[in-house]
Amino acid sequence: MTRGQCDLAPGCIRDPQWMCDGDTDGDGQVNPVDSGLVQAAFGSTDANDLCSYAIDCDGQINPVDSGIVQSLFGVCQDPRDVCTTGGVFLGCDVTCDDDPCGG
Ligand SMILES: [Ca+2]
Ligand SMILES: [Ca+2]
Repeated sequence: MTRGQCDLAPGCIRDPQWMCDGDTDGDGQVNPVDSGLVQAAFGSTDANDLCSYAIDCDGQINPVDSGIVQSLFGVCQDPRDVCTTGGVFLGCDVTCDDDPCGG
């Protein structure tokens, strides 16, 4: 990653990238697999998990998030923006490897 990039673009990069809103496994369909992935990550504080599964950006992965995914079953809306609340300014000479916002 480019040095200092996280300063300019706080937030995170979903891996895998969503094809649809709530498509946490990135296969282009929103179905029980996606909500199951969210459920499997309940309580996680891992930055990558939060990026992909804390759908409502409250910093917690819980039934609210899986419920949001369930409400999106069968449709393919544009993915919502990633959460930016987890981003931390670490200075201009940091790499994204050190940044909790991921990258
Ligand atoms: Ca999916
Ligand atoms: Ca949440």
